[in-house]
Amino acid sequence: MRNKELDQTLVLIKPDAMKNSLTGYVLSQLSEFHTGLVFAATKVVHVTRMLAEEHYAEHRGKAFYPSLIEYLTGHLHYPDEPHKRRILAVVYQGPDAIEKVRAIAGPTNPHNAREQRPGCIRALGTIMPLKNAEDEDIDERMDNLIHASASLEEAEREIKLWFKPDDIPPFMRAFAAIHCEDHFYYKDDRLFNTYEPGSLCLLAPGDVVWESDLQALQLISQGSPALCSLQSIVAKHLVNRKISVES
Ligand code: FUP
Repeated sequence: MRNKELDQTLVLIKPDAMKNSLTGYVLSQLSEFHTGLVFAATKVVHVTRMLAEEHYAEHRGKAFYPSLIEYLTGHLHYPDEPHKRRILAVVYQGPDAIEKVRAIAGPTNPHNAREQRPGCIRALGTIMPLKNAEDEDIDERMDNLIHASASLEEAEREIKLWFKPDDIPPFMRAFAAIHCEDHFYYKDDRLFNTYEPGSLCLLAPGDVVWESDLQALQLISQGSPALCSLQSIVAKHLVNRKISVES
């Protein structure tokens, strides 16, 4: 039977909340006292395009998707201040973590949030119309201050996307992690087991890795299909590493 004490959810305090200095407010709304949940991990993240695209992969192809990526990477709220482009990622743990945090966050759409749950966090958000080159309305982007995982399955995918096992105290890890016994290098969207000039070492023997990531890397190395994309594994290994000119 599932141990509900280990239920986890991912919260992202997005760039609009950072810019409006709502971080303290959000964290106090989600405090251990209010929610009965406990902090399992936190991280300040400069969000790369790869990470944002993997996080919102389910929305690829939709009219609002390019703008959503610009929003999460911080380009929209900090166009001239790349050093301020950050989000705060937090893992909360405890029984009914998903439902408790979603209730405090409120509906996805800030207008609905104001009507249906005044006082929820997303009621403080805003909606930006999106236009095409002809200045016609094509969609809208919801600047809703925080992300909160929608289900346990999504939470697992998202926590593994944003956090390495070592970012979470060992007794709070909800997902299997093991020691890696191989080298994995990454360059130009390709994976290598030996060093290639200009490649980035993702994992070395002894590193602790999500078991599902390691299984996927082994399959990708053999040219076989894996359950997740190479980018979804690489993205967290690039977090906060100053390796490219991407800003
Ligand atoms: P949620 O699970 O509440 O984050 O909601 P969704 O997965 O439906 O949406 C993901 C993100 O896309 C949200 F931050 C809101 C944003 N979004 C838009 O900007 N425009 C839309 O038309 C729909 C969603």
